[in-house]
Amino acid sequence: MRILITGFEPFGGEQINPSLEAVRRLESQIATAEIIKLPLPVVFQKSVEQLISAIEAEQPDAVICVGQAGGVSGITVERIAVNLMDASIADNEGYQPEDMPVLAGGPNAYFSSLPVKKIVQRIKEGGLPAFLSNSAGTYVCNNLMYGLLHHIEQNDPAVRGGFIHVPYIPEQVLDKPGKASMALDDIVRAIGIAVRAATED
Ligand code: PCA
Repeated sequence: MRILITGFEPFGGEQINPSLEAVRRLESQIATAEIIKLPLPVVFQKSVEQLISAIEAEQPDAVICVGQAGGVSGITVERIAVNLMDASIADNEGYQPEDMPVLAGGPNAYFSSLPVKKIVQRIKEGGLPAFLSNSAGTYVCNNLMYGLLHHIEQNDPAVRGGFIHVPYIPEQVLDKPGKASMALDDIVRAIGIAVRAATED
């Protein structure tokens, strides 16, 4: 089994993005799965294009995209991607869409095809906070998740795909009173647990 895992570059004035740091640190083999890692730019269109190119080149059995959700207090497993771009800040190439569809005429939403509840449960059993989320936002992460699930549905519905948001890591919140964080080692462990859960059935 081959699993493609993506992380995002830093954005929004941050020096690092814990999603990319965590993906870089993953083992290259987890349980029965060979892990293929892909860094993505925080750019609406380009991130989807680069993801789809990698899917076509690598033919993975599952795709797990990971991004930062600054302020969340646990691993946040996304259930739904919506057909909406409404950015409160510009992406890393200056694009800031407002009230626009990801895909004109596309379905309003796609559901993750990862076993989202099992992933949440397993991460909690591993002693780390994890939550099921019904909104991946309306920024680049939601856009990527929608683009991924649309591509899968159109081209290879057997592929499992979904999105996981991760908290800040402690060094990012030194000057952000009240903002939650999680140690990078714990984020790496949680993603590993998610991969194992996704390989099971
Ligand atoms: N988080 C942003 C985009 C890149 C990232 O890591 C988001 O939640 O949309």
